[in-house]
Amino acid sequence: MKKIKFLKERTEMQPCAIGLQGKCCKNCLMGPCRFIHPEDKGVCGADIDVITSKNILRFVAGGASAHIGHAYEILKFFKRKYPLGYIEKKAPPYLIKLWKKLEIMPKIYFEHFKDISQALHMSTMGTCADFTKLLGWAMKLGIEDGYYGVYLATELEDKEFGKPKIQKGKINLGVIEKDKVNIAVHGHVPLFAEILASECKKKGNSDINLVGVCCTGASILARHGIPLAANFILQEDVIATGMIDVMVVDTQCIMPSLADLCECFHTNLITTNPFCRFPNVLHMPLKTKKHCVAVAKKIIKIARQNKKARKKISEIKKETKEVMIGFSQYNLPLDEWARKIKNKEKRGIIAVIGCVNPRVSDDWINAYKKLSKDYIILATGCIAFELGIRGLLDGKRFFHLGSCVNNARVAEVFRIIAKKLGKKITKLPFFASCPAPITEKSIAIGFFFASIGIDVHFGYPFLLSSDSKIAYWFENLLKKDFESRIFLETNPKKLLEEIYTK
Ligand code: SF4
Ligand code: MSK
Repeated sequence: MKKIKFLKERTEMQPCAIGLQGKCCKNCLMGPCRFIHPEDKGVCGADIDVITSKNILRFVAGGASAHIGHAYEILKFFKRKYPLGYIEKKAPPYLIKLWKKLEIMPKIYFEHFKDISQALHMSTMGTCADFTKLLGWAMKLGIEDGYYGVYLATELEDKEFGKPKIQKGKINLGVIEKDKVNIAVHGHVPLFAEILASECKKKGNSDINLVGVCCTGASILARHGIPLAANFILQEDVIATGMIDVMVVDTQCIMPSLADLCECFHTNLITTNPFCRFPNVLHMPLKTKKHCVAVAKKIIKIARQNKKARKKISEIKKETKEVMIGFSQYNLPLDEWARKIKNKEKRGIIAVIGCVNPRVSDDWINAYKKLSKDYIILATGCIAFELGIRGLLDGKRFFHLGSCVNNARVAEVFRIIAKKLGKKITKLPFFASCPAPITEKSIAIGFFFASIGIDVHFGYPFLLSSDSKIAYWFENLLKKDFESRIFLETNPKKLLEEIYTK
């Protein structure tokens, strides 16, 4: 049996202290250049602000490419065309006016792909040396991440697979059932997961237990109440139960370690996306809907067969938790919330978003618990799972709005309430908190929220050192144009003070 190190052991490898603050540049082969003192320059002459902003821009470009790629996959599958003038239709007119004034209004059909490529061009060695322009471009990509990524993906999924309904759901590893054939779906683009879910519901398949992992899982949990076994950090544990007969993955946040792990168990790993591939892993690329149904039937057959090969089964110590799910701008009491905010019965709304970084040890959950007495808490992504396993997703103070791309629902809640109150989004006590980001996508979403006027908190350093002009730009210059700020606060107590004194 292969000896593999689990996530917890792998995090023992310390992160590079220079890279953590964004103070390393490897954009050309005269480097990598490390910046230790404020006055240090790279071999090309770039200063700390230039290289930090380049790193941030490339990070946001990576995140935007994933969200925009997500929406593109769905468009392609259903042979739909990009909607023209999409941002103009979705964003409030005063924001369109602002973005046009700042020359960051994404314009034409397909321009968002060019803009991601432009980010790489701007940040390649010897192109842009003005950090304000580099960060300005990151804001433009934030807008595109928001509308051509999370908004479009959510809207298309709602159209094709139905809007979520408020219902009870189950989460945690305990949803994996020993006596059933367990199939896990994992990733972000729930195309195949949706088809497999309908197939599993059919007569004759009551022996199949379909469970979700990560955002594909959060998406089918929100829409159909299919149990969510794990978030990102528990994905290896799902396999390690020894009870998963097949795991089907689509794209994003799929740990490369899964293939090694599956070799230690009887689990069959199956990839379905043309560019999310693993060596020696069964690949079943999606073509048409009809073809997907055939693949789904085949996978059920493989899983049934494979169950017979189960070896050691681990006792699951993580109990199943019941959560309220399926909230969206269509079914939340937005009139009531608007009234409560106006009358100061509620201090505001906080969106708790993003990943659960295993390097973040501070107790953020307690901070949100305290805040939930005065604020309405909306939650998405992997952090929503953490709230759920602590019994907080009750649909009273904490509301589960789905996967990471479903942050579009959060933005819609903000937009609709602001409209009801006749105010700009930024004039209301709305706030986004991403305590433990992992992916480029979390940062891109932060830029999106900042672009619509929301203050954004990150609880883990993301290429951002407090001693650079970049931090000043995020705290102050962003305020001037967007009336928002992006800031770093790694201490939950200080964040509470910050929010309550606002
Ligand atoms: Fe160093 Fe400049 Fe090359 Fe970056 S682009 S690695 S700072 S020489
Ligand atoms: S899955 S992006 S680790 S939230 Fe969306 Fe979780 Fe972050 Fe991936």
